[in-house]
Amino acid sequence: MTNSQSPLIGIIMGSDSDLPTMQGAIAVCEEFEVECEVAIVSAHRTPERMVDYAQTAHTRGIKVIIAGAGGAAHLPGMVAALTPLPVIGVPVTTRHLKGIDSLYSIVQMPGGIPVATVAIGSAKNAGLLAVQILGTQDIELRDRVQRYRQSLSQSVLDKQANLDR
Ligand code: RP5
Repeated sequence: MTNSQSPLIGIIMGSDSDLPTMQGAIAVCEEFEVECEVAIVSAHRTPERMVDYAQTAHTRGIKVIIAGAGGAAHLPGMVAALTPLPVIGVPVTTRHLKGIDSLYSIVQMPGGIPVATVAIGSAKNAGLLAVQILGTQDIELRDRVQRYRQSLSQSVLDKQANLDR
């Protein structure tokens, strides 16, 4: 499944102003060599495009959708309502309310329509979670996640060794 031609992860965002945040998810896909597609899909400014994206993503081979939005962040929840795929929501930091508005908009979903919400601005974790979901069906990818975890542990041990010097 890794290095597949067709994208497995769909990364969408409400505005191009979300892109610097969402780069964290794109970077994870690159690191794990998982194809992703990136699109600006606004729940409020392009509602028909949002419906079309959500309803067709699984037919194009997408397995997980990562959706980032800020403020009245309805994109992840609305996409979750329209797709059978798992949706990971990324609350984007906002100027006035620091992303608390985005977080509450995304995390407070009604029963039946879940959005797996990561911390404010944490597109990196959204990417990792998407890769882990794909890893349930792809042993090579799961092994890479394990090696990534080992490298995290090693970096902590290295820091401790530096402190001990
Ligand atoms: C949301 O409104 C977007 O997700 C973005 O975070 C926020 C502001 O959008 P722009 O005014 O920067 O286009 O829909």
